[in-house]
Amino acid sequence: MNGYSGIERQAFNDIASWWTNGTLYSYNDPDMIMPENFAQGFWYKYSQNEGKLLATTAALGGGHWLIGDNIPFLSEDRMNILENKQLLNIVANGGAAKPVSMTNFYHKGEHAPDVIYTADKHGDVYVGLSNWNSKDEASMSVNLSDLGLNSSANYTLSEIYTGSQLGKASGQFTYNLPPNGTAIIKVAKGGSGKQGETAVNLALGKPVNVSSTWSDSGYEAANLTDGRWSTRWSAAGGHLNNEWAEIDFGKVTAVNQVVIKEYKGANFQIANYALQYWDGTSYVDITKGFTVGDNKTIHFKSVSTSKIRFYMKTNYIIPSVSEIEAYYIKGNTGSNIVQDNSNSEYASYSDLRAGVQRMQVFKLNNGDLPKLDIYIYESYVNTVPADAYYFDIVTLDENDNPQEKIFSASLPAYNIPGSVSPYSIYPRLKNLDKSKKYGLILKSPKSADTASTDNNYGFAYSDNDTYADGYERLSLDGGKTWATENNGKRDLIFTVYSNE
Ligand SMILES: [Ca+2]
Ligand SMILES: [Ca+2]
Repeated sequence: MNGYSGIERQAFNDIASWWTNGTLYSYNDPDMIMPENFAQGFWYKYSQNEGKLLATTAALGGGHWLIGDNIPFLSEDRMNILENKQLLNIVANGGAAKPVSMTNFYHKGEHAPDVIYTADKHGDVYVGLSNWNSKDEASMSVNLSDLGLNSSANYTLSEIYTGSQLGKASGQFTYNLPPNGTAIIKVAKGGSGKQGETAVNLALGKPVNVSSTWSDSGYEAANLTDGRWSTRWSAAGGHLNNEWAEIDFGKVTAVNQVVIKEYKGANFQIANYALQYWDGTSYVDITKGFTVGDNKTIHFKSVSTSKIRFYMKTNYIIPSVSEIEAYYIKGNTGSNIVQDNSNSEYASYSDLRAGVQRMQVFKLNNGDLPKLDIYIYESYVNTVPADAYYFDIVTLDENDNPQEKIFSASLPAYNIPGSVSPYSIYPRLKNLDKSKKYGLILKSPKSADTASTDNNYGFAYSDNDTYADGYERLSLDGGKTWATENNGKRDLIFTVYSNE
């Protein structure tokens, strides 16, 4: 088994367990989707492609679908996978999928079977396709007769992760997968299905301007929009931070979705980033974040723009990106930045432990709070804090003291970078009262009361009143009493998003 990833080992085990269907257990060997597969996570954790490979294996493996993710930190695109009803129905189906062909089991690096299938009670067939090759794209052909179907009848195909309609098929079908890509194709009886509208990649073939380019050939900016996952752009040697890539549509174009496919070397390389659009005068931030990964889909409210720019503010290693795609998908929406003081200069401090809490007073421009970014870090010198880092959202009374807690989330120690980074939290709150004031409280009540700021949780702040509709407050008694600091000129650094 040496040399096989955990994901591929699980694939082997699931695929070899179809003979137990309906014999030993009602459900087969349960396993879980590991938290770091889908959670925002750190740069060294699994990519989304790897997470989806595991999801295909687990969904078609007849096991339980156990989710260990820290849901308030799960980005919209990964949440869409967890909430995908068709995927959940496949899991509820219970039985393990069969391989179309399997000749060996953990044999000299031979990959797990790449085509597996199972049928539901209506006789519709679900085909799991997995490209175990991490370097090359794969074109996969499946004979319908190998799935136990009538090779001369018409069927209707759709893909479960994306929900895309693939049209009719008879005899066989072919599907293309990127390196380490996966798909689940539903093959439904009857040929009444129409070819669905395929989303058009508006960035495909469009000119790209970049901040710098790696000097060897093969890393040119044009690789960002050539439609191939296997070609990539890299910034120049020595160019670590503040690198960018700008795609010029050539005319004003409506866009509401961008996909960033970051290259993974030993690890992912981009830390803090922003996606921006050109409003005719300057670049406007649509979204910001920390860590990108191999398949970051950013949904947002439609913007009309001639250019978009992917801005890589800080990076662990010189950034490299395989592809940037842009779409306008009818009915698609998402959250956009509506309040943000993170473009100003800021300082950082780490004293959150025991009774020490800090709170930012803020107002909402809209009645929803789908997402906010907080700028945080973990000061790690000898040990990590004993308690998690908590983020509460509260309503405030007329004296700006906490009234009612309406949201809470927490990150365990070790999950937070050692330098200030925007961490996205998804409160997913709706129907909020815009006339009220709110508080964002940062705390870690059971962490030791250290003598120094070492081994505590940290935050970013400015003393220049960078946020007009509120200010920072400090509590030294575990949130019982609060005092405003620096004459109300101090603000925490944070970003508020809205879907409205
Ligand atoms: Ca490419
Ligand atoms: Ca302020």
